[in-house]
Amino acid sequence: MAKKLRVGDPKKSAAGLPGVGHGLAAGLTQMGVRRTALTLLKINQPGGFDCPGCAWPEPGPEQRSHAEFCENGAKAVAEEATLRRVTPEFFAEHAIADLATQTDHWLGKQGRITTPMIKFPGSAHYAPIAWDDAFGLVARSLAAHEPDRAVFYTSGRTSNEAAFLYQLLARAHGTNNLPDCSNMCHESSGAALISTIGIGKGTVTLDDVHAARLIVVVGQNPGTNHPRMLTALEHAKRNGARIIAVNPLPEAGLMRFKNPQKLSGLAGRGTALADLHLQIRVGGDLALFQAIGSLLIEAGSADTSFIESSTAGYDAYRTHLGELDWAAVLTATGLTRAEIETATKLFAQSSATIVCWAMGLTQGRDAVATIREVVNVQLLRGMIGKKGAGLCPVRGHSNVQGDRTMGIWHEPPSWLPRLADATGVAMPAERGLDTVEAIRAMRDGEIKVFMALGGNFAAASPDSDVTEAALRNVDLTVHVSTKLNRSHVIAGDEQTSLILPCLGRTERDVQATGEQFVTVEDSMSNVHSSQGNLPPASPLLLSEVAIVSRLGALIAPTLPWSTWTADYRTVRELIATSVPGFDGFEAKVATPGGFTLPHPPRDSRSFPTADGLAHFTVSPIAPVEVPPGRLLLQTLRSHDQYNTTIYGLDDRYRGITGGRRVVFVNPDDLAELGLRDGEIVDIVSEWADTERRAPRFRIVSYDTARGCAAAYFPEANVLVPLDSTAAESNTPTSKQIIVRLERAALDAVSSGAVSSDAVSLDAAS
Ligand SMILES: Nc1nc2c(c(=O)[nH]1)N[C@H]1C(S)=C(S)[C@@H](COP(=O)(O)OP(=O)(O)OC[C@H]3O[C@@H](n4cnc5c(=O)[nH]c(N)nc54)[C@H](O)[C@@H]3O)O[C@H]1N2
Ligand SMILES: Nc1nc2c(c(=O)[nH]1)N[C@H]1C(S)=C(S)[C@@H](COP(=O)(O)OP(=O)(O)OC[C@H]3O[C@@H](n4cnc5c(=O)[nH]c(N)nc54)[C@H](O)[C@@H]3O)O[C@H]1N2
Ligand SMILES: [Mo]
Repeated sequence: MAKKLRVGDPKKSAAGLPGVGHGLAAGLTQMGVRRTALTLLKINQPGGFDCPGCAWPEPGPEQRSHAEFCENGAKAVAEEATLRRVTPEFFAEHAIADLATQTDHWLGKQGRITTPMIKFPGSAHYAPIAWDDAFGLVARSLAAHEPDRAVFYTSGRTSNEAAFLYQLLARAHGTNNLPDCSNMCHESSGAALISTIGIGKGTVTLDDVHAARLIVVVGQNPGTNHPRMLTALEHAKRNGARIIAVNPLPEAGLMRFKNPQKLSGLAGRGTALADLHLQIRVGGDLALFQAIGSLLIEAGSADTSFIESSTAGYDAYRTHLGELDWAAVLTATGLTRAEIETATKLFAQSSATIVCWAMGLTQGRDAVATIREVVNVQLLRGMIGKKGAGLCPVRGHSNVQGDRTMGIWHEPPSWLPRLADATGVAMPAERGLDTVEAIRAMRDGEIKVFMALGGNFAAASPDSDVTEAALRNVDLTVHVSTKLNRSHVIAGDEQTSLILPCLGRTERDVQATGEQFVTVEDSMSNVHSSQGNLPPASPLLLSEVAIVSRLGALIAPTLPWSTWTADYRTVRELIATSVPGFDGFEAKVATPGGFTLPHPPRDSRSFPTADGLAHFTVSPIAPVEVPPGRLLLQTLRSHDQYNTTIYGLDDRYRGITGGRRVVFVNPDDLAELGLRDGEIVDIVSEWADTERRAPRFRIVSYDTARGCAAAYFPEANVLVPLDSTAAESNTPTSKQIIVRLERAALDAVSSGAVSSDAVSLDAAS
């Protein structure tokens, strides 16, 4: 029975007893008691597996608690370790066209895929296929076309070992067409950091977070997406740190935290986290950080000795800020000058400041310039390469940072010549396609084979209709997956589509030389092992390493693929000889807790830029202009989803239960637009090429910044224009879409244009 959509009051704190209950409930319904106990006790423990939830680091082994996971980590594990199965019988029963009418929530709930499946041209169903036949078919399709006619996508859950072999496979095939989820995620962070401090990774460790005096959390909702970060914030807070939250929404997790790992947190009032909430307008952060920079300079708070010894570009920056247009700042941010002055005082008083950020900064048009502005303020105060201070982009997928380190990148990494030497394989030199470029190329008929190592390309990418049509427009799609998702069920009539089911993190991986472990890198450059302990969901499953290798053996037969599969230590040997920072890999990763990769700005205040200096940069304040009667829509995550995997239909902290087609709007904007809470509207996105429509969302009057709205990803992806991307990083502007709200036409319901999720919503309205 579909639940009805209900809207209640948002929560004022995160986790505590309800969090524990929700996490356990998810485990118990999908896994039963024994598996729940077996898996949850192994998450993030030495010798156990890395939580497939987020990339927030674990404390050192000596400080680790027995329950080093959170409610949402438990849900992520339950989703993978579920006892439900998607079998050949399931596919015989359900035509692909019928599956395509189901919601993402329903698709994900069907369970783990047990058998390699194929859909032939003209067929209405997936049918089983033997592994060897599947690999033969992919290899023949790849061989039939120029290397650049193939695209190899990666999602960030893939281990270092699998990712490393996969990029080698793509490059041995002859292409750098290696788009990944990072292109839609932290690409902007990488671009901003490489061009300013010379390395695209964050500069802090978990100890720094604990030791910080001021932590600024910008464009991030850790209570839902990185719940273990709240433990670190609480720790810092107890040590006397102040916290500023910069966010259009008053996210519960940032306001107050009840630590479920402590008795006091289960029942008590918990710890108040944010000392100051700046309820910024979407896209206002660049202006905010310029204003803070300008006030800091005026107050004489610049760290002149650091600026002189280690940076370039300060004079231009100071001159630029001398001409700061305060009216533009106040319009862009929606804040008062007094609020910005209060924040600046906290910056000025702090001897150790960390700025953390996530998708609220990376998915806007000026994302790269905005993150550079954050860098400016940190350089100004000398807050890099200093205990308790630094830059902290908080990554999403649990190994997305590791995948990039391993060469999952549409550009050839600097160490590629070393890999060429080690393998005797000539590497392609030309830049490949990123995610948005890959969609365009598929749309235009330039791509023949699309392969994905994990992820859900169809649902995660922008402009859903365009992306789905693009995917249907290639001859062969190959999805290496654990669970059924949208990307499998939009297969085109004339297309061949393969689903190759693989082991998940929680499962035992036994190869010819015995049980294997893999490695991952967290958001703070710590590399450690991960080993599952559950029996595989099906005897037919192969590991990702094995899948890549068996295909590799057909594409580049001179390489020792079967040795690599038999013993993952041999993959790590090749990584050690190819990738900087990995010498002695095997021995280092054997130490409990793993090891931290070198990072010159963090370790020694040295900057691997061309001139060895960190760079101040100058950017204009020119926020996206929103015409009258329009709102700036951000698309975000509910508390009950992992990207395109929908765990449930609730968003507890924001007071939503039983539905996802909601749009959050400020009550004053509603009044101005002549709309009311509870009304059903279509969201229409306006972009140069055409309009895009997402039908039938329930308006929720909500405390968001004026002029801004919010709706959930991936339901709202249909609204994100493919060509609306961030300058320099080409990341879709999923947080900045110009929309208008139109009262929904009543006949939309009877015409069937509405998903079942929306119909249940109807009943409530
Ligand atoms: N449980 C769970 N955990 C996850 C994920 C998940 O889906 N579920 N996804 C994982 C992945 S891949 C990622 S990348 C991370 C995502 O982690 P987040 O970045 O926290 O995810 P979002 O839900 O996109 O939240 C974006 C936040 O930025 C704010 N925001 C939006 N626009 C702006 C702006 O212009 N300025 C500012 N200052 N704030 C803004 C929003 O109000 C929201 O609080 O989480 C990872 N962890
Ligand atoms: N509008 C909008 N769009 C967005 C975003 C947004 O905020 N707004 N966020 C963007 C971001 S930050 C990201 S990272 C992307 C996410 O994009 P993706 O990483 O492509 O998407 P996911 O939903 O994380 O992928 C889920 C699928 O991965 C598969 N899977 C799970 N575990 C494993 C495994 O161990 N191995 C393999 N092979 N497969 C596995 C399952 O089949 C599951 O269905 O979406 C982006 N899209
Ligand atoms: Mo992400």
